[in-house]
Amino acid sequence: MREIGAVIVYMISLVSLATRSQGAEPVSDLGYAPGDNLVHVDDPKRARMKWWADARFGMFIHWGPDAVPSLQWKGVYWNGHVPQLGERHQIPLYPAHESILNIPRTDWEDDVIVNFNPTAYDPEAWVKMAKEAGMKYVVLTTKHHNGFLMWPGLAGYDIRETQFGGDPVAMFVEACRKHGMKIGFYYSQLDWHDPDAMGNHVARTFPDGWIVNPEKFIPRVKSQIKDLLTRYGKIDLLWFDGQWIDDWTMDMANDLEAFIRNLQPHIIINNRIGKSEVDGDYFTPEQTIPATGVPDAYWETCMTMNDTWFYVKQDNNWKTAKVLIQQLVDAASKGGNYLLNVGPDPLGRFPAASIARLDTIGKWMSINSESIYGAAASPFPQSFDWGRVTKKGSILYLHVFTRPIDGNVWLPDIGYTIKHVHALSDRKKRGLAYTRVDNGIRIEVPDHPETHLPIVIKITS
Ligand code: FHN
Repeated sequence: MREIGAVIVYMISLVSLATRSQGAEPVSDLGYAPGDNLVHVDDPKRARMKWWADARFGMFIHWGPDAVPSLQWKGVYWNGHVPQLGERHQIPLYPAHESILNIPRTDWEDDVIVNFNPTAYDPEAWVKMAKEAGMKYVVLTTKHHNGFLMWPGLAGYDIRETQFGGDPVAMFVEACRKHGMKIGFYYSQLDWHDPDAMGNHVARTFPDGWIVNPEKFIPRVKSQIKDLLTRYGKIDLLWFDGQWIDDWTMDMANDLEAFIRNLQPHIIINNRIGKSEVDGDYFTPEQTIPATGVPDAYWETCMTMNDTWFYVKQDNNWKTAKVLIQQLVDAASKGGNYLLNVGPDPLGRFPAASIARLDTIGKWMSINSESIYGAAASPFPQSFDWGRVTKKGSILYLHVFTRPIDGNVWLPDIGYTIKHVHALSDRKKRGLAYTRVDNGIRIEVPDHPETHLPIVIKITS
């Protein structure tokens, strides 16, 4: 068994449960796939969302000149520097890291952007790490709130103003296609640079944002989206952001969505194209996994590995691989996807801490991914303190995060006949003891020191 912290998938050779507790009605059909219960079988959205709902796991990549300043610029910790009103208008401070860091705009445009030169940029290495970690789609920032385009756009203020002599987006797309990875573009409607958005009108204060001249700015947004959707072939997903600003309206959102679906009808769009949870194709809670998931909706939580989306060299508050895996399982057990973020450094390298976590996750997924891919939410109304449950057709997967003191986990009797279960990593298909108790089934879980990654128990009925 691979050295992966005693990650063990146990499948139990079980004989059928001959009798069912009196009156136990079998739980609803165990047979549907992720999302099948969300839209009618004839709704084109179900077909559009199928790959995404089955994927369960993707990578978010926040990358660009924003990675350069980190929390310190020219020896000054601008972190939290709250400019006085006069200062704000005299030296428009620039949000190199949203509200974390403001540096003088001239420094941003005449120094950071001009000198951005990611000589180590290797999107194929990125995509291979995502694939080996078990991720099925990758979402790359093409335009974040700062308005800078990571591709050679139509109206400038883009990658051509840097030292990088190519098209990072084209290279990313090519790498994804080469390795069968679904392609997502992140795009923010909030724009701190465009003179017809917030631009130079005020020194930016996150998360505010304006659209000063929508009659000029909106056509520019559409031309940029059209450029992204016609220059690089089939794109699988658009991840919008910045929708919270007052000046972005549902009329703008509906017009943009219709425009997009006319260009690429199959494309999946997140809810942040609009103003509410139900806009677009799926809801996007951020940095949290809703306690009961998001009933009756496709949803995906996005999560940083440390605390920041773009690279910040001082941010060493890394979640452990165990926590990240538990979050992936938690989201899947509630019928959601998990979009795990990486912030490459200014040269285009994944941080070593990110690489280490992706590697551990990949080893766990190489044995346990069947309990994630194409798995639907737990059929049980209650949660379990020992871990989480996912379901795939007539199979249940018990993900044991914490081995109970008595060494057993308990499941309610859901009125099924158990046929066969055995460890995926255990070629001998050894089983674990289990018994019917308390109107349910109690299963013995092997020794599981706290430091180990989740154990998955599979029950086939
Ligand atoms: O400000 C952005 C942030 O940089 C990041 O892109 C996240 C991802 O969901 N969205 C905004 C914060 O909500």
